[in-house]
Amino acid sequence: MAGKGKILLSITGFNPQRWYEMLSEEREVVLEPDGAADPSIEYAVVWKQRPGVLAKLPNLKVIFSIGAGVDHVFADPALPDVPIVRAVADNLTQHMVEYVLWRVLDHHRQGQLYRAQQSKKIWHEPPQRPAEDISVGIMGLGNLGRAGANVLNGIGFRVNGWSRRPQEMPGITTFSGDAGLVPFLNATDILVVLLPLTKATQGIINYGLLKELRRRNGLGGAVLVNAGRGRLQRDADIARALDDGTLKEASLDVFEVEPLPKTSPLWAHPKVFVTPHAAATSDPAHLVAPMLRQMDAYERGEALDNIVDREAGY
Ligand code: NDP
Ligand code: OXD
Repeated sequence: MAGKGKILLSITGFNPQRWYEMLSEEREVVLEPDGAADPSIEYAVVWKQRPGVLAKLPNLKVIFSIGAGVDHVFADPALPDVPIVRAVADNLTQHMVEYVLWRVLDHHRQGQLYRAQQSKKIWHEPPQRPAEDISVGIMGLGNLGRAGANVLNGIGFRVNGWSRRPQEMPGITTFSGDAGLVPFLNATDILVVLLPLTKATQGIINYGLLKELRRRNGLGGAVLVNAGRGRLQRDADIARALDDGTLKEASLDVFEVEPLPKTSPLWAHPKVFVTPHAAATSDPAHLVAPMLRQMDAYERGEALDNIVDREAGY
């Protein structure tokens, strides 16, 4: 460990013990609130770091985000100007693909209806529609969105994708930018949101956007699945859209305020499936080794992978 830059671990909201133990196998780790202004700290590994804590480290070189999303890092108004590396791992992608597949299939195969029928002991078989009649639209064609799009396409759904910059993907109909948004929505029955939270995307999932979704399909209405970030959406607009039929159903993993307040009408809404920001959890067993490898590579003068674009905010 001698000669290797020290790590500050700054985590809010969950127990950092496993991250601490695994990072400590190769480098000295200081668990915040210790380590304030320590000049031997060169790296920070963070989830919702305490605002201002990183700015006090005089020799900080790189910030590693425990999450794929980095809005929690940018929430710090005193963020130092050093590279930010975000979490990318096959295991994280696999979990997100499972979540997306689970929720899309549940809506497609009428899970909500069957659960309601079972609670009343009703034996009734509704018509089955083919996957190829349903268009799933993925907002955000990044690591997670692209993987989800390919798996859904592989089991027969029509898949649309929307991104900031134009992309081409075999088998997927792609749209991009402001000009592509309404055409993308007009061609989408099940909207899956896998966008990062940035200045440009905050509040994008609002009533006006939901109105643009296609609802002339065998599903009996449009469906929303959001596993991106809660502040992409307006919770009240989603409740309104569900109540007036603009949306048929929704699966929500993320919310404007987390944990979802007990007073939220979404908890008990019969058309909503709630999970507690659990679509794809960052696992230190899959993320610590690549972080440590990147620190070693950085010290050899090599380039970092998965660097966040500060201008774009993701
Ligand atoms: P990436 O950075 O790889 O991809 C982001 C995608 O969003 C890109 O396709 C990008 O477009 C697109 N995008 C960004 N801004 C805009 C915009 N203004 N308009 C249109 N498209 C835009 O991210 P990941 O796929 O790795 O992760 C996506 C998000 O998923 C994370 O930011 C995080 O918030 C969330 N997440 C949630 C988890 C959960 O458990 N609920 C777990 C992990 C992640 P372009 O291709 O042009 O750059
Ligand atoms: C992430 C998350 O961004 O867990 O990785 O939400």
